Amino acid sequence: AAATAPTTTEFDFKTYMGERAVAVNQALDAAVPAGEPPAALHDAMRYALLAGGKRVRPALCLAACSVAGGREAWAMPPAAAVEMVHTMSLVHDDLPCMDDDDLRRGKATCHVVYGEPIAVLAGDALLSLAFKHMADVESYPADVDTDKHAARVVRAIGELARCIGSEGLVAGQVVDLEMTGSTETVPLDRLEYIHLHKTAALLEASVVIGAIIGGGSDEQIERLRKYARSIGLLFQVVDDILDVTKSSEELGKTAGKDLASDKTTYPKLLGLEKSREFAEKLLCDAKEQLADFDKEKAAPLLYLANYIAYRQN
Ligand code: GRG
Repeated sequence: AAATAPTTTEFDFKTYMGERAVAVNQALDAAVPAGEPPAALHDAMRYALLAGGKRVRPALCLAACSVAGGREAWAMPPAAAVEMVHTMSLVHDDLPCMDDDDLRRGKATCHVVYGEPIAVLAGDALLSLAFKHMADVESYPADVDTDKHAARVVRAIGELARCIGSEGLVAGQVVDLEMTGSTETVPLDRLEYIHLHKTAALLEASVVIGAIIGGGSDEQIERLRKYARSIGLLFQVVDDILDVTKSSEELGKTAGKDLASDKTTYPKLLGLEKSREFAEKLLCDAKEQLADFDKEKAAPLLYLANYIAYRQN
């Protein structure tokens, strides 16, 4: 993508995201019991969940609900649920048996603070809580047709389960782990498989669930699914480009760390220019899917795509 984002005064994206993050944080805070036994488990869940994070997935879910014709508040339970799933995937990803990371969101990782067994179980409990939270009849909005809403919730739960399971996020993590430590260059189709499953699948679930809860038509839901897949892949391509360009800047050289490291990235397979062109294409594809929606309601999704494309870290 280009180095600078298009400027406009039509939509205040920063304020939009800030307000959504506050609302989502409140929902997450209320969803996990504080001080209830087993204290270590609930503390660990809250520690991981309330540690910050950009809350991109909940914002996508809320925005998709609105663009599909629903009231944004209808999607708050699933928006909180996708963040619970995202957080548990980070907790497990950081474990010594996976990426073995000590820092996450600027803080010590969950297993460093609470120990490995509790970190594994806090992840399990967050995954379970996500589905409980979505299914909870108590959280149904007052202004919906209960039967219609219940059918949408069931469909959304199925969508989330499919996107994160052995055909989705978990599959992406497994194939990624299989590649780790290998000296072989990962072929492009395998790299794309990893990113589409490990990263794009949960972004897809976030958007599609929001659209289902918002009462979108099947055609609208599928268009938004395509939008989400494009921004999911875009997220990783941009990540790879930033890895190279940032480390080049740091080193004051033309070749960055990532071009020399073992990790396969888009710049390594395609070169920097072709990677940038690919990112541009993905951004265009994503925006194309929004063309037939109400312009004002689609603005957050448009800006979220731009944000993913033009972010600097
Ligand atoms: C989901 C059942 C289940 C198990 C998890 C460990 C594992 C299986 C998967 C790992 C998935 C993983 C770590 C994917 C990377 C996702 C990603 C792009 C993280 C960064 O997202 P940001 O930038 O982070 O939105 P913040 O901190 O802002 O939320």
